[in-house]
Amino acid sequence: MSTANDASSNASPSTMDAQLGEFETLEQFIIEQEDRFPHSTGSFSRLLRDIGLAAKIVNRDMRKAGLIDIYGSTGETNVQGEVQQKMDALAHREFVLALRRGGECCLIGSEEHAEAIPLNTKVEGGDGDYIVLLDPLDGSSNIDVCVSVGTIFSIYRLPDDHDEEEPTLDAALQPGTEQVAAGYVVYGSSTMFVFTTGNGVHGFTLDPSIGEFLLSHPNLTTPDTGNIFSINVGYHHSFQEGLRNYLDWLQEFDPETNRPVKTRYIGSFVTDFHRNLLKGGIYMYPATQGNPEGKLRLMYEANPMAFIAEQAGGRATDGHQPILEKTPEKLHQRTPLFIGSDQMVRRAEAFLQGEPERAETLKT
Ligand code: AHM
Ligand code: MG
Repeated sequence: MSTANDASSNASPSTMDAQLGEFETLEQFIIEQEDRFPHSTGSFSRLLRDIGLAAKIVNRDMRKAGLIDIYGSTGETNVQGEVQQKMDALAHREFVLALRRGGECCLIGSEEHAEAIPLNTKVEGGDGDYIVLLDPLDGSSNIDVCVSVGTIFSIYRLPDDHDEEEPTLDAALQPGTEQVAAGYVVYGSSTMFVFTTGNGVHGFTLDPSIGEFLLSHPNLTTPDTGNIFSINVGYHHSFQEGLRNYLDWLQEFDPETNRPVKTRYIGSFVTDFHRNLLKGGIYMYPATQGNPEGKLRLMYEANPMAFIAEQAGGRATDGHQPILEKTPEKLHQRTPLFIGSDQMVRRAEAFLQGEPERAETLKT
């Protein structure tokens, strides 16, 4: 199987375009995976195809945002009281349209909509057994300044005991351990689609010339430690003591333990997470004065990224409990989040729990 690395080793202007057959497309990959399950109906493949299609449309619009009057805010605030950007609204609409048209999803929960959205796919003759929770455009305050943003999604099955024709929010309130798939799209210097179904993490790069996501990063794993930490230090005064001690530890000068650790914070979770996943690092959004329960949302930001992190060999916690084990109570529930390389997250936990000595044996 070819990978991005194989391709770049002999790249010349004439070979820089992906050749047909050289890379597997996202659709081919998904169908191949589904074929391994004897009773699969193709429904899940079609669902991921629909998400991929919406991502391509969002990507297309974003690439020319400054030209088609979709910069700036809509003048509305979303359910979290945050200013809604035009691109937030547009991305939400594209994902809902694609999922409605595709017929495989029966319920959507979106950051940009107060209530869960039932799609009545059963009534309209679709299969509609999947629930999709998503942040259509994460980090959207960065759009107007051409900084990378992303989409995050989490997929569950409608529980057996639930009314198939009128699914309601409680069907979606399942712990992260029940996710059947999760992924994100990062709209960066290139556009990547990264996802897991619990069988490793796989990354696909969009080739805009043919409009296909091509498998460029099969079986992604994350280093078990790294030299990047990502947090908004502007809130330092309101961090709890254990976290302040951890940040001090990261910044001490001690070359033997690879310190100081570098800081990188884009303010776009998908992008910060993606970089740390590939290079090794930790992303943190703790409780702050302004956001006493943390800022990021459990159901469509923390859970999907925690699933991906764990599948890649990393770790995700709220400081005291694994993210995937948290019991959700509402769609837009927030949580503190510490996510990334296993050893770095374990060290953060030790400091947060007031037992930094527990971290002494961890890798730096
Ligand atoms: P959003 O989903 O409304 O875009 O908010 C989430 C974003 C994350 O992408 C980012 O890491 C964080 O909010 C930045 O928040 P802050 O500006 O408080 O550091
Ligand atoms: Mg977000």
